[in-house]
Amino acid sequence: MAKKALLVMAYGTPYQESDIEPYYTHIRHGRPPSKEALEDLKMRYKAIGGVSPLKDTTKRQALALVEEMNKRSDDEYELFIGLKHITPFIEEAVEDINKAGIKEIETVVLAPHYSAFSVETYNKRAKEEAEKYGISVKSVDDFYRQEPFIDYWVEQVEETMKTIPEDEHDKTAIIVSAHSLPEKMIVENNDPYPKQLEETMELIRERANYGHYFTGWQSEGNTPDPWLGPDVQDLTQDLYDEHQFKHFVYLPLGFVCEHLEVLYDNDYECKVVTDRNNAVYHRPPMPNTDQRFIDAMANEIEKL
Ligand code: FEC
Repeated sequence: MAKKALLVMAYGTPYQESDIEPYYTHIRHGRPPSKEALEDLKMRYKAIGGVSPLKDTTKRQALALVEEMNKRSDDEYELFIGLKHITPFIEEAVEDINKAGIKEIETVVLAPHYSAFSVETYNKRAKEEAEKYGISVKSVDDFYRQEPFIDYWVEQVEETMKTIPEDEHDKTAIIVSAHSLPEKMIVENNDPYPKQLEETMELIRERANYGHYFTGWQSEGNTPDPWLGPDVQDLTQDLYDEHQFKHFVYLPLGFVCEHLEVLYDNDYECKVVTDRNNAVYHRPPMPNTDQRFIDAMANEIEKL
């Protein structure tokens, strides 16, 4: 029986208000945000209750995953959590793995789609740190195609559609979204990220063919360069103008739990647009620790 480290990596979130500035500065590669940008971010955290539920959900997801891996495997997995933008940073987690004397790491990022500019940056940081200690690393790149992951979202669409009168199904827009990234980097590098989002939408639509599906991007950064679009808020208004949809169903499935980007960017900002147009806002629950989501990641880890 080999001992392996399961390194679960995630974005990270401020634990308290005083963490917001250093956290935001880290996201901006060490450049402190302007006073206005910082105040704006503080306001968004306040609007969702002060801190993000991400703080606890990442831990609960990681614990559920290591439990599942230990059920499935003859090897013994020990859990380590490494975050991108706040302590415990990915490098700190690898240092702890070394201190524990473990020589093999398997990693997964709590994000379903691969991009060289998102998931790969986590994997690279883990590998670079592990190399210093002669520890081997195997990484999951994506898990959006996994059947249990699709099962989860198909069920969310079905459950949501049950709340919409049948004669209004044809007046329903279903918007599948992920975090936007700067367009130029994605296009010039032929990055698979946008295709993976489209594919996810198709896999869900094949089994839950209601209403009208669209893909969109959300939570784009505040920089002058163009980001992947359409932005979900603009898309909502455009779709309303064109088709007068009565219902908008948001599936922000590039994320894996309720956190700032879902609770604010979808539940507040998109809802402003649906309210303005007298349309009904729907956003089914995120996977969090749903067993199908945990199984989707475990299935990919087993393949490593
Ligand atoms: O605290 C919470 O509940 C929310 C945490 C959070 C998650 C998240 C996921 C992703 N991001 C991705 C890319 C970018 C790029 C920039 C960027 C900026 C921010 C800011 C906050 C923030 N992100 Fe994030 N993101 C979360 C939080 N993100 C806060 C800064 C203020 C703002 O713009 O809202 C732009 C950086 C720059 O300015 O140069 C790019 C991607 C994901 C999904 C994959 C993943 O989880 O890694 C991609 C959760």
